[in-house]
Amino acid sequence: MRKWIIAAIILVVLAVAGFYAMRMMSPPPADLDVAREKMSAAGKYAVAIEPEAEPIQQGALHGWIVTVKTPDGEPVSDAEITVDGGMPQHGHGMPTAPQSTGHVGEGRYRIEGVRFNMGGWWVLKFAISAPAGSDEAEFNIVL
Ligand SMILES: [Cu+2]
Repeated sequence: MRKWIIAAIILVVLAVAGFYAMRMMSPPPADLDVAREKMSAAGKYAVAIEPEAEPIQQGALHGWIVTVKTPDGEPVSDAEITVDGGMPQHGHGMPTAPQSTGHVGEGRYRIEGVRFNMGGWWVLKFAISAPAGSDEAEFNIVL
C-alpha cells in the first residue's frame, strides 16, 4: 500500500515539474504585441518607450525613456510614473525596482534601474498619474 502512495506522489511531483518546465521553456505567444508606442489602457495618454541603448543587454542595469503625451500629442510634463513588470511565463516580477527619476523635457521621463536577468518575454508596466487622470500602459519586450 505504501509503495502505491509513494509512486502516486512521485507521479504528481513529476507532472508539476513538467508543467513548470514546459511553461518556462515555451516561446512567447506568436501574436505578442511588441509595439513601443500605444495608448494607455483607458485612452488618456499616448505612451512610448525607448531603451537608452539597443540592443537591450540581458543582465545589464539600464535605463528607459518613457514619453507621455495627451491623445492629441501635447507633452505631459507633470506625470508621476511608477514601474512594475515581470515575466508572465515564469510567474516572477522584476529583479530590481525601477524608478522614474523625473521629467527630462517634452513629456519624456527617465526610468532607471531596469534589469532583465534572463531571456524571454518580459512585461513593463507603467502607472501614470497626471492632472488628466491615472492610467496605465503595458509593453511587451522579448529578449
Ligand atoms: Cu524568468
